[in-house]
Amino acid sequence: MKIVDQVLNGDKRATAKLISMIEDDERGASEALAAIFPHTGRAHTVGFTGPPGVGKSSLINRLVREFRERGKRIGVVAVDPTSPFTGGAVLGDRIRMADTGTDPGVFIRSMATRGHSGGLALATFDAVKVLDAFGMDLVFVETVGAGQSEVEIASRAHTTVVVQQPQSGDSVQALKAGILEIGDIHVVNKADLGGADAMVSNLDFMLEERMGWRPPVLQTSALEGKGIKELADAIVKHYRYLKAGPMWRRREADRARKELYESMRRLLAETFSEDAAGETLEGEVAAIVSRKTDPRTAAKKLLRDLKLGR
Ligand SMILES: Nc1nc2c(ncn2[C@@H]2O[C@H](COP(=O)(O)OP(=O)(O)OP(=O)(O)O)[C@@H](O)[C@H]2O)c(=O)[nH]1
Ligand SMILES: [Mg+2]
Repeated sequence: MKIVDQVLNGDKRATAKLISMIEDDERGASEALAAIFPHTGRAHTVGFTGPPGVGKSSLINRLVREFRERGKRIGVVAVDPTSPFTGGAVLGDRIRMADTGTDPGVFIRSMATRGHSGGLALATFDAVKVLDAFGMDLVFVETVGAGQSEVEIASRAHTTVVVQQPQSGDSVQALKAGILEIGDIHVVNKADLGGADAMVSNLDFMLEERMGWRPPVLQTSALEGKGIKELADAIVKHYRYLKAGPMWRRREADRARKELYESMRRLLAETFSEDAAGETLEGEVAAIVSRKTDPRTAAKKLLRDLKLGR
């Protein structure tokens, strides 16, 4: 496929087009993804999650510049928040992130949260694969950590950065969201506003070493550009940790397993919806209604009989 060769040859337009094809579930997207897959697996993916407005995009913007100075090529996939309350920030994101747009070593892309039959997580990480194949050294994924799905997306990256800001209230809130467990690196941003020291020690106190990695807690001010080098260093350090032991492969396997399940679920759903009007399914429905069979037995029979994933 032409578009695949173009992506592999570093064509930015083709890369943007392929991601759009994935977003729109266009025909050919799956084949193209299959063709680029052998050329993926090199990029270090870093997920950024945290409550709306804590400064994830601003931090990513700073980090992109920092890693560019270190000679790295960076892709960014930002998942737009669905919440109407943060809707206004979406445009802001694009503007703030856009000032790196003319650099050939940077590719920034926003994903819309609606309209993916395969689920947002699948579409997002398919976009990550495209940027990986395109030749990016690092791919950042930004999600709003409001819901479980966003946390999930972030936790699929090799490295997950949890961003928070100084809070006046209790930081137990963070625990509830399950956000502490997923963070490989914790960031207290907006340190310029004060109260960051207390937040850092609170978090630091709650975190423990797991599998030979103790998640560091860093202070940053994306506004003033402070703590950015340290954050970049921590990201590199985590990459080295993953690569030095079994963790890189383990995380890759976790992700592969999730994607496999999702793809199976998707194929299953597609097959059934295509078949919904068909006689096979309706025959079983009638059999259940008349108590000739039960739903579980019928489901097993259908799974055996249907040629799934044609
Ligand atoms: N004072 C201060 N403001 C900051 C800092 N970082 C970001 N901001 C401001 O906080 C607001 C939100 O920043 P974003 O980078 O859009 O935050 P976000 O987490 O990406 O937001 P969503 O994508 O909507 O969840 C903007 O007005 C930023 O200018 C910081 O370090 N200090
Ligand atoms: Mg943002």
